[in-house]
Amino acid sequence: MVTSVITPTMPKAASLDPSVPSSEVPNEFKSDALSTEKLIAMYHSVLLIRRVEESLLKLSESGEIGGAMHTALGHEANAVGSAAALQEHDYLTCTYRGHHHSLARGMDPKRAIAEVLGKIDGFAKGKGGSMHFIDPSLGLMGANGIVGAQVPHAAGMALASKMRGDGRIAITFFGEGAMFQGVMHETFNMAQKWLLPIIFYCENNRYSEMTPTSRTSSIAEIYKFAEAYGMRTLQINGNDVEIVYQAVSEAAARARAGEGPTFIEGITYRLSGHMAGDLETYRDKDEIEMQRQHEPLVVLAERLTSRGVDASSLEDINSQVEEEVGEAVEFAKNSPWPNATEAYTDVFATQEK
Ligand SMILES: Cc1ncc(C[n+]2csc(CCOP(=O)(O)OP(=O)(O)O)c2C)c(N)n1
Repeated sequence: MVTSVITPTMPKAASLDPSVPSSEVPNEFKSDALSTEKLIAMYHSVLLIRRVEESLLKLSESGEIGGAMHTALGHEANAVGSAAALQEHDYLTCTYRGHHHSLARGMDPKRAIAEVLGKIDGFAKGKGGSMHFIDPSLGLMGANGIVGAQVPHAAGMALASKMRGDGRIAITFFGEGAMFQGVMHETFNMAQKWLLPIIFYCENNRYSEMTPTSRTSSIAEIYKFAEAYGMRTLQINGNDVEIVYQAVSEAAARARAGEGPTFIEGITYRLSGHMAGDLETYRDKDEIEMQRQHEPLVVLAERLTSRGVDASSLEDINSQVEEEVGEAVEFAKNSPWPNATEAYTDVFATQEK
């Protein structure tokens, strides 16, 4: 007899239930922490990331992108709010779903799209592709295709900063599915023990690839894993840039003051498939439609409207972003392919004798 997978009954909680919108996460932060001017700049940034990724999905559909590509439609506030709270030299590592972090830190969209297309004008000359965004000049120390692998890397950078005493801190982004990797727990333990200047930021979209996380977690609230290590933990609405900004600012201040790591669980929702081409048979359309009412652009547009910003100003930003992204796509398409003789250039580190 075939038995079905046992799913123990879990209490309804934002951590594991994708029908709970992030707006239902209790909020201890202020809703007027940032000036309207700053929020308008963030609206531009969220929209730019959204339009770049929508363009990438179209390019993937038309067969112009080789390999797997993961987008973060709906996750943008986690990236934009965090970037605004950090200094430009702070270290950042993230997952294969990391275009939004790089763009939020200021990566040029032209070069980002060229990289995904494998073109020579990509920031890694087309050799990294979608899953390996990196630009040390922006503090971006690497996206990683191995679930959880970027987390100890960031802890190493935080340890180096602490030893050098240079005031740099590290932030590392991962999904809730990474919590079930052993390396995460080894890292939490040492980071807390050594009070490393690091922020562990879980972008909890309630799905790990095509599996609802409720089917794999024995714990109802994801942040409690980190709490067990004695770490300061926060569960927040990851779809609200202003809340993310305040949570990361607080965590960064603690890290710089030598008080050690903070674990932030940003509740969010992935509006796109796990990767381009995902048929999304594992979730209901109604759930996605409901979550669209709570996504970062909607939250931010409502906030700006309530502060007196008129619809035409937001429309102007939309047109400006459409134009900017259209130009970036054209630039990337027209960028040349790398020469085959360059295949091994910049691939291996050379050791000085
Ligand atoms: C060590 C390892 N195991 C399995 C995979 C295959 N895999 C790629 S993404 C993914 C799901 C990760 O889910 P989550 O951490 O919640 O992040 P999300 O993709 O939702 O952003 C898995 C299992 C992998 N890349 N690395």
